[in-house]
Amino acid sequence: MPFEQAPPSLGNQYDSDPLLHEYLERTLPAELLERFEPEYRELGALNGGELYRLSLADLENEPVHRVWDAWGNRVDEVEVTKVWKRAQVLCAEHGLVSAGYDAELGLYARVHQHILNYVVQASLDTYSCPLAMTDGAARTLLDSGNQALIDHALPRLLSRDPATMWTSGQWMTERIGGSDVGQTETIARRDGDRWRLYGTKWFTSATTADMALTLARPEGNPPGGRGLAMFYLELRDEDGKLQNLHINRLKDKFGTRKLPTAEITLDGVEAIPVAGLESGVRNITPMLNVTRTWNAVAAVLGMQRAVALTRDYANKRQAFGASLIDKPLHVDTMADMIAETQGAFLLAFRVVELLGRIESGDASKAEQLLSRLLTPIGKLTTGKQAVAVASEALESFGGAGYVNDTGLPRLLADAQVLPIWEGTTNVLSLDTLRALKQDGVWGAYVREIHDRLEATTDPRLQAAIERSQAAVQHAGRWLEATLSERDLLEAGARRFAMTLGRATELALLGHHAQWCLDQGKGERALAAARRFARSRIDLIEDDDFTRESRLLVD
Ligand code: MFK
Repeated sequence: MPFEQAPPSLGNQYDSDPLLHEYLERTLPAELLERFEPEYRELGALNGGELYRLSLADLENEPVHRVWDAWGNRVDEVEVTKVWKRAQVLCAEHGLVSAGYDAELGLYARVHQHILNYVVQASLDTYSCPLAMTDGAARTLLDSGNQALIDHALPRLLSRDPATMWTSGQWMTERIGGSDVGQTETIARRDGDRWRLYGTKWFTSATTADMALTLARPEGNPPGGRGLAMFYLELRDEDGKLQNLHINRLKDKFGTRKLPTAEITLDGVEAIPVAGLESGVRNITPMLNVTRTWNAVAAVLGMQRAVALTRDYANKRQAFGASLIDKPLHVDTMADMIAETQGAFLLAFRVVELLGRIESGDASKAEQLLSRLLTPIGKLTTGKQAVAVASEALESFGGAGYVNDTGLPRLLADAQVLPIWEGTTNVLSLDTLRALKQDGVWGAYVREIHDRLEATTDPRLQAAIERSQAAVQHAGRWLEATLSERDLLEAGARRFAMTLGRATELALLGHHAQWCLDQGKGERALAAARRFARSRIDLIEDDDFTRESRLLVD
């Protein structure tokens, strides 16, 4: 008998997401929701329908790097896939970047932008990457105060016209490594009143970009991040010819295979210092904080896609005399996936909300401090959850989940980049400690959790609240006791940051569940909070385990 199974299919990805509807009702003013809902629904339909089918039909195609033309001219053209060509138009027209800068939307601009992103991006084959960097470049230029570059580039980066919209690259990673950016080897040399860059960028995502922000060391500057400057450059001249740079090759990556990631040699490309000739690392951090926010949303929308496919298949697949959806163990496993996804959603969108409040000038001092802490925590926590949920989703399909032409393995391969790029889990754990050096950050965080828990009154949520509260208190005690012990602090940084991430998700889940109960929305969110509370929240270890770690590693 042939092996025949109905493949999973998707419906409208806006209509089929109850948490999204509850969140929007709780967060967006009614008139904005009424105005934008048709657009969310339209994108949700594309995401679960036409775009999903297009992405499956185009599964095997990948970007192609054409180095030379027929006449021996070096052209370095990158031909992108069908889905990417569609995405370029769709994302410009729907303002996937520009919506975040719509002053008319005030503090809701970022939420609206990332809801657009959330309802469409899962079928766009990681087109979120160039959008994230474009958004980051816009933010960074605005923060730099370089009016000439703002006037020149912003209208293009924020255009809704596909013919004129630019995308930006963010070129930081070099051969010496991606985390320790201060070691950057690219040199900036004066050429009259211009600057030219010489060096190799080892990972440049979305090489189709029109411009890039990058780091280089002006000749004579000292080593380290302070001695770097942030530069703006355009890749091509007016005739479309690459300016003194070469695309050496596209990377052969495990996932995100539709995304043309390249090694690039800068061979005297002209560049403009954006904000002086030093402190490049500090100056480019607005970019990092914007792209880390996109990363958290990408994690959540990937998890949502994994859950949607798993759920649909569970309704179709018969085994041991029943549908999988009626098998208690399968249901139990799916419930864990869903609780993780919902916690991640609320954390990612809390980070988005804070960014929007800061940019619109509505954030209190405490919210500004909180944002600095929750951005790395949101990125690192959701990145790890995305990989775990994608892995579980593949398993829920049995062997089909491991077969490439089902499209399912891509869920895991694409998720695996999320804890790597834009700062690995460990680098972001250390960034969490860096953020806490600023006065008031810990206090702002404790207040955020306290306020959420105080508003959560239903007795069925009490145990969940207590777990969140206990984990935060434990983390605070550990931090205080460990602050002066450098190695111990560093060794425990990931456990600490993940504890804050999970405790925050639990507090947000509890708060959301309370709102749902108060609004008569049923007990689904209550179940998510209670389920999440049963997972490991507190990962802190009080013992000094560094000597044993060393024994294991040596
Ligand atoms: C779907 C979503 C897709 C997203 C797009 C994907 C595109 C992928 C492209 C890439 O992967 S690009 C590569 C991304 N690379 C990174 O994310 C780098 C990871 N490494 C770090 O983040 C390190 O922590 C860092 C490079 C920042 C460390 O550098 P330093 O020079 O050792 O840091 P230092 O001296 O502690 O900080 C320099 C200054 O920046 C300090 O300020 P001051 O000069 O005033 O003292 C820091 O406080 C500040 N700073 C550092 N991180 C910050 C920050 N400020 C605000 N926010 C931050 N996150």
